[in-house]
Amino acid sequence: MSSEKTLILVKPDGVARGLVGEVISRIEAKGYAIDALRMLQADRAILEKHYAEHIGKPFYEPLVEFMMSGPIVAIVASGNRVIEGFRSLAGVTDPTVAAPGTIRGDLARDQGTKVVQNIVHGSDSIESATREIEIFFPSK
Ligand code: IDP
Ligand code: MG
Repeated sequence: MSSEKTLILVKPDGVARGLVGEVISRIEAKGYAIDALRMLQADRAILEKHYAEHIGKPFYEPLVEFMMSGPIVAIVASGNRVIEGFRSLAGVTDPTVAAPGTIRGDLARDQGTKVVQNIVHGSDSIESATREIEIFFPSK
């Protein structure tokens, strides 16, 4: 039985603050497997694909600029219900109200920027995960 996969990104704020290990530790401590991992400097083309669903929203351009502002770490993690499970580990989008105990709730806060800086991305569905993994890990 092949287990579910998700795409996780440690965003530029997480890398700059030295939280890559912390994020990986939480994924591993929860019991998910790390299948692939790479550090990269994202360019506009890759981010336009990744964030296609947000094109036209007020935070879209700040989001792309933020995601290009420094290196990111892309991770494929796997395990039963990992998509839902990592979203639960990450906490809700707004770090001010993300529950304590979550990555965003423990490690991020509102910085007053146009785009909310919240340490991690996690795929939100099987379709998104398949699409996003192909963007960051072509034919994996
Ligand atoms: P998610 O990362 O929790 O899935 P999405 O709605 O997919 O949230 O948004 C993608 C990213 O865009 C968020 O993680 C956050 O960095 C940013 N973002 C989303 N909504 C807002 C907003 O209303 N204001 C500012 N930034 C936002
Ligand atoms: Mg999302």
